Amino acid sequence: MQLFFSPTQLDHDPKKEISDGKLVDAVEVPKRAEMIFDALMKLPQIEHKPQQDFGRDPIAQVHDRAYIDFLAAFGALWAEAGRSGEGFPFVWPGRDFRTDRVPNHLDGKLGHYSFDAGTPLTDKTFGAAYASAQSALNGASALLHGDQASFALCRPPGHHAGKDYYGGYCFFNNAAIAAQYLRDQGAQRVSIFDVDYHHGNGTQSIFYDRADVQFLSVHADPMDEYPYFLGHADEKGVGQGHGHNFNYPLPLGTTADALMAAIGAGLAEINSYAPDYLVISLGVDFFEGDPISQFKLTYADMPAIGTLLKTANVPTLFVMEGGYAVDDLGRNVATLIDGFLAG
Ligand code: OKP
Ligand code: ZN
Repeated sequence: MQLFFSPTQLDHDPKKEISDGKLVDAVEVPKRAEMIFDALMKLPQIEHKPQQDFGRDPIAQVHDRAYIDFLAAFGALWAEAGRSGEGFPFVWPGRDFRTDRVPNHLDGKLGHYSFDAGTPLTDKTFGAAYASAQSALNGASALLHGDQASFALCRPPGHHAGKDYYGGYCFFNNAAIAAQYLRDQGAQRVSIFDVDYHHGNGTQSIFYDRADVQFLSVHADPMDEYPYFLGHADEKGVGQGHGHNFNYPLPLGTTADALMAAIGAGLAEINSYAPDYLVISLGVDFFEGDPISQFKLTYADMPAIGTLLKTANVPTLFVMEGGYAVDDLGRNVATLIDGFLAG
């Protein structure tokens, strides 16, 4: 199994985030990727090779050009405004405000292109998020070349990012970019299964009106957990996309049995859709020790999740999403992948 990761992804190195009403130490930190990389490299089946640069075009198949350009320009705009440190938005269009004009002022632009105040933006964010998306594209390309499975160690993560907004530590939607690339290279149908503690709102929104990409997500009930405003079971897709979106919200405190049952239900839908490829947005923030999450899966539960995901029996790309218990992160991911490979 090929592992894709670029050290440029470590350049996004925020010190603080806004959480619980104050500036606290950031949890989405470079060390996360280092821990996962080191643990995966210890698996004998993993190989890591230099990766290709696919350019901005495949990113622009998912994200608006103006949004990509804003992220690329942010560092210069922030410095020009005489500001230092991380950027945070603080004003957003309310329900009946206008969104058809992009404000000139940087604070207006930040609100226009985001949906939360919890996601620090730095002058290095664009480069790291671009490199993260490239890892996903390399992982997709490996499947197109015949690999049965590949692992894109994406970080910053992607599943909360929509076509023209960032949030939830996510800037480019790596899983969506990979799925779109698979379609553009000839795949008829692609499934994206989001197995992260949080709902993949960005991925859902990107494909909500489409029949060619099926989206499924298991996650903490948005009534009680971030991102709060999307991820309910009655969101089924619209137009051509109706019947191709599946949400499995679960209560806080969920343990392995209930999470695995929901994953099993998702796998049954994937099986009847019969995709050419499966993209798994994988976050191990369902771990009991995760500092921002409230599911109760243990280290011992991880291999069975990997083994269960293998039963999809479709060429599979793993795209890394969340997981913030930094010291346990590497071994949690590696043992889940080991379970997948053994399955
Ligand atoms: C990103 B991914 C808790 C603040 C939570 C947002 C969480 C984003 C999770 N006080 N901030 O899905 O793992
Ligand atoms: Zn998450």
